[in-house]
Amino acid sequence: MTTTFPKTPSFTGFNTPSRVEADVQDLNVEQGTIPSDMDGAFYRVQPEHQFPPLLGDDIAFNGDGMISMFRIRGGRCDFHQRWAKTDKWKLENKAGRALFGAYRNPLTDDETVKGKIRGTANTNAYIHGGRLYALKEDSPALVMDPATLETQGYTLFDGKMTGETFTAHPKTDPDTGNLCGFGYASKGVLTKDMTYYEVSPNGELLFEIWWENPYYCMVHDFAITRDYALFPVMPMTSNWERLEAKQPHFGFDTTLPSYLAVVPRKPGTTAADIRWFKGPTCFAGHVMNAWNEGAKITLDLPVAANTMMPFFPDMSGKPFDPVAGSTYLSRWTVDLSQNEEEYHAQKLSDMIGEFPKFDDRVTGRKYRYGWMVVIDPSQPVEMKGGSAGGWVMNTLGMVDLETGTEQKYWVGPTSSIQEPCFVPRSKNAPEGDGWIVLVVNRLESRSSDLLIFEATQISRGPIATINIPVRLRFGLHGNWASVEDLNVLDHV
Ligand code: V55
Ligand code: FE
Repeated sequence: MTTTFPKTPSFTGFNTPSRVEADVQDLNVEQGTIPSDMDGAFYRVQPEHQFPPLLGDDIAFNGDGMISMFRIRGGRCDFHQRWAKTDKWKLENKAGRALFGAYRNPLTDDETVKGKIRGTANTNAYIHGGRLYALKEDSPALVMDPATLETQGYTLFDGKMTGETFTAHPKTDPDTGNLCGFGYASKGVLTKDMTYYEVSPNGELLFEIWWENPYYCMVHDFAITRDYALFPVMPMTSNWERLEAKQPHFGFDTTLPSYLAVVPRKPGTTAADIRWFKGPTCFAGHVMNAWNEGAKITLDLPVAANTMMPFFPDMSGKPFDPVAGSTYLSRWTVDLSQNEEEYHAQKLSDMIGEFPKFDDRVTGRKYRYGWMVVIDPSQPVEMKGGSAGGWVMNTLGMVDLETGTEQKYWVGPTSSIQEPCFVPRSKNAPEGDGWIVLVVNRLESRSSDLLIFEATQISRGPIATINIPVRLRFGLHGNWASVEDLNVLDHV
């Protein structure tokens, strides 16, 4: 039997299947120079279906994880790319076809894979304690070798994690070195159960906290402060009726309020210790950063009025509204010493921005600089090369929260960018002293370049443009590991 990929937006244009593992030394530097003191690796992941989808069409979010590694040293860049070989990937690879069905809907799977872990490891490539984690929020963390990109398998952190899921957006506490993570749907598909985890730098689970959300929903990202873990809880929800009817897993329910949950980051915390703050219905995908000064908590995150994901629509049946789905960097504050029931919200920027990133050495601490992928509607877009498979995110944006100034860099009418990543100039360089690396999508030629910017001078444009010799697709998240981070491994 032969199958072909569907000619739909998820599989055409820039999202045409690529599926290439690769090792290429010394990529071509088309413009500028790679700073000679940059030494480490930039890891990022793109969802990419190994086989045509079981049910005909599919959303990109259901593709298998393909991990890219840009190893930069001595003014050169080498490229490596491998599949994240999840249990799903291996079962399908053996069968030579797709066996798992729709996104987060086990009712659509082939009988032969019932009960298997459905994770795709397609959302983040994260380094902690010398391990590379390929992450998808519906399953445990998948461990890969950061040097060879070989998959080692799922981990329960020394076998101790009792929840079923681990977030794609963990954080590392800069003082303790602990990996701070969480799970939602922690007792299985559609369950309201939440977990918070801290994992030591040697990969051992230190403690777990369990509680329930007011309703089942996607909890895609969170923030830590020195003392608290912060969870935006918003009504991107689902139920078994939706899954039985083969509707998109998530729908946005504007009849439900949003919440901010404040969880003390210490062993022994129970559901009774958690403070809940209510707010008007809103959509929050990713968080920038947060900190607390005693009882006063500040959380910065892009927020929209309604869903920003057309494939997870408003449940009332309203068509997708790109204006209501536009995200703006906002600041939520609460004071635990007061008897407040609501969080306070304030807009920080007029840029339409998502994929927020910052210098992660100040995770959970008061910080100054943030970078985002920005949609600048004032710039022309020429839709050449077929489907862009999503939004045209044409601009890199930076906010300086100390001076209140902003910078932007537009990548042109036929290009869009993927998530930026901050690279410190050296281990002890001041906050923001370093570079931004990101993949730029050349939509017309269906190729990609890696751009390097001076982090606080992005409006000047890239200081290096590096041609990527294989065709990439839209990617999600990535992270930088310095050579010191990688040295934790004896074989690097
Ligand atoms: C997101 C991405 C996902 C997912 C849930 O960016 C949320 C949000 C790539 O997969 O499964
Ligand atoms: Fe994400």
